[in-house]
Amino acid sequence: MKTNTFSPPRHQVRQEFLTKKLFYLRDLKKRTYGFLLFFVPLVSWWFMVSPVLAYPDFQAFIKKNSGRSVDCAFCHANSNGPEGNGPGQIGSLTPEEFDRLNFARGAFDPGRNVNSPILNAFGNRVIRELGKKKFIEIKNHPADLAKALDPKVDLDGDGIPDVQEFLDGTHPLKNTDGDPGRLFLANFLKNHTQILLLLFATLFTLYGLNNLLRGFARFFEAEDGEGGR
Ligand SMILES: [Ca+2]
Repeated sequence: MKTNTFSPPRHQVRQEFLTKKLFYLRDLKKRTYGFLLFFVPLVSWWFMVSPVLAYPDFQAFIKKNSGRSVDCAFCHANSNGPEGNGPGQIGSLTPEEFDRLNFARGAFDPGRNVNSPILNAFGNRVIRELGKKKFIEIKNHPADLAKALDPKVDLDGDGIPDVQEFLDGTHPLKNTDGDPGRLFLANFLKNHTQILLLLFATLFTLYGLNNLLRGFARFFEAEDGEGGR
């Protein structure tokens, strides 16, 4: 039996093919836009909050090494970290401060003149000296921070280098916060000339006073002797 099959005209087949192709392309375009609308804000958010989440390793190391707990103010401008609307936090930054923040975030190599508004002088020093790339590498081995920084730099001038304060868990920007023994030694070495002069002056004063008292004693003994005759 002969079957009656209908074949659409060739130009109609081609038209349907092009219509389907156009439909898929539009669908692909929509999906791409949807993906970008989701992905771009997600990545932006991650970059915004990453400094908050990124570096608790150093605080954990300081506590383990020194037995002292430190807050975010060890490296940051605000003791509660960079997230928030307080002074030195991201929510309160001016456009000029945002520029400095973004510059610091992109300072992957050492030697860049970083001055991030969310970091304190020590935090900025670390990024300037190491660069962001090495700093991120080191965070998995926090003890190496003390080896990576210049051992002579002492930002608060208390005689204890920053790297030693990092190991001791004392603040590198507070000259009254330091290991008492090291502070005493540092202050003694810094002021040893004045201390020695004061010591000699005190000894000479005591020696002179002692001689003066002896002189008075002899004088009164002599007076008594003459009065007794
Ligand atoms: Ca110091």
